[in-house]
Amino acid sequence: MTLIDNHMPTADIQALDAAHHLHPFTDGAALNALGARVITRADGVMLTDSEGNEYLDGMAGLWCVNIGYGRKELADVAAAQMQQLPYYNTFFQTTHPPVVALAAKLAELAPGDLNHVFFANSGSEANDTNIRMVRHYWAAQGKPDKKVIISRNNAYHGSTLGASSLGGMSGMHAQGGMVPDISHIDQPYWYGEGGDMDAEAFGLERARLLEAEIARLGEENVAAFIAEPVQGAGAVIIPPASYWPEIQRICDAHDILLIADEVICGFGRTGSWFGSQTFGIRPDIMTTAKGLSSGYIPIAASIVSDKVADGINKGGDFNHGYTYSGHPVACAVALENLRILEEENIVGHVADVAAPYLQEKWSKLAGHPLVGEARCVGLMGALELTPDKSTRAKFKDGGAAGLICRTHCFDGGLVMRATGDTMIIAPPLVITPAEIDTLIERATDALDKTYEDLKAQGIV
Ligand code: PXG
Repeated sequence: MTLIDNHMPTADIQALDAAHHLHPFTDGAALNALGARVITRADGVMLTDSEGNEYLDGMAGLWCVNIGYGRKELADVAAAQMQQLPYYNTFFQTTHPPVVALAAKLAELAPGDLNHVFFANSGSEANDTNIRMVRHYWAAQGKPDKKVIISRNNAYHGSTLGASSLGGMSGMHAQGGMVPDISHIDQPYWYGEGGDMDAEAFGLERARLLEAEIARLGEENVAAFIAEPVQGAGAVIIPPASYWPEIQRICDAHDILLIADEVICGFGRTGSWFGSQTFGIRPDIMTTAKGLSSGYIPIAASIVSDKVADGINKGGDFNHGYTYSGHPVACAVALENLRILEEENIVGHVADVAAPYLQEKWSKLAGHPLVGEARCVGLMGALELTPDKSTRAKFKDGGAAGLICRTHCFDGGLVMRATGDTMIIAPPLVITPAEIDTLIERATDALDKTYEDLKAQGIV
């Protein structure tokens, strides 16, 4: 058996990495000068690097390892499925048991009448599917002009051309351009953009931007609105309670499909199976990926309502699909992951144990001199670093404080991400209160060290 392991000295792995591997979202030259950290194994909530250092993984990989690392059951099921039926497609009047079982399971878990599933391999591909599916849906209803999709600035929906166009990251739009007929409204980011406004009034104001944008474009031209229940990569932006009910009202009033991008929020992250349940959203389509397999294997799914499925079926062939849509091994692994989430009541653990415990400890970090806001929902949280708590001021050199803090976290055995000067966490859902204590201790230590560094540089 060939298991690629830490078979070489770290420096040799780093040299090969620098010579041949292009990293996502990375300044390659800067990384190659530093050398990448080499992660070699993981168990539970802990990672180990090639030097034997251990880290508490406060990001569950990339927001995906919901059941934690090292679950042998998923490996066993993959091996068994590979031996029985390693591959078959579902294009030409064929199907296979794992894809049917997973589609039925997702229909059971998903809220409302979201009973139909189109499979992909990544959240990006699933969102590309959604773009084509909603446009095809409206064309099949005799409304081919309804094709604009409204999204939000600072949203993240993936990196393919379609998904990055849906996303609201200007740095991505600047590289490679955008597909047409997508527009963006401002996000419900009260800490960063709410100024002196009351948070709930601000939430309503931001939701009503959707109604204004529909009016500007003409309802007859708008296909759908897409949004993450809680923006993840955008820095864990938790909307005010007033936001989602108003968005739902507007979508209903104007006959606009609502796509909830649950790639991060799905499968327990917010303390319910789906973020849509936590926020009372009734989507027509949910995008899911990441936690669907806890990241053990690539798989994603667009889960759609009876109305959307019936609607696209009226349009004849839906000319869309990936070689690996509903891959049998990926489906088998996802099903095993869902079995574990369900039988071990991991979503209940988030709701009843881990999230309330994190909420209590995390909110206390707001007392730190560097922290302007400490917010969390379920097991996702953010710390806004600021040079002046009283005014929620931003650092002049945006992003530098976040990077200093991230480095101190790594050095202290914690993976915590920096998005600009906002520190974010989303640990595996199986994290225990004792492990949350460790996370908080390490985060506090990193904040203290960052504060000392910034003081020494005269920044705070
Ligand atoms: N939607 C959302 C809400 C996501 O968070 C995607 C779609 C795309 O999924 P794929 O599987 O194509 O990556 C994502 C992915 C970050 C980061 O830096 C977040 C993601 C991916 C990479 C980095 O927080 N989310």
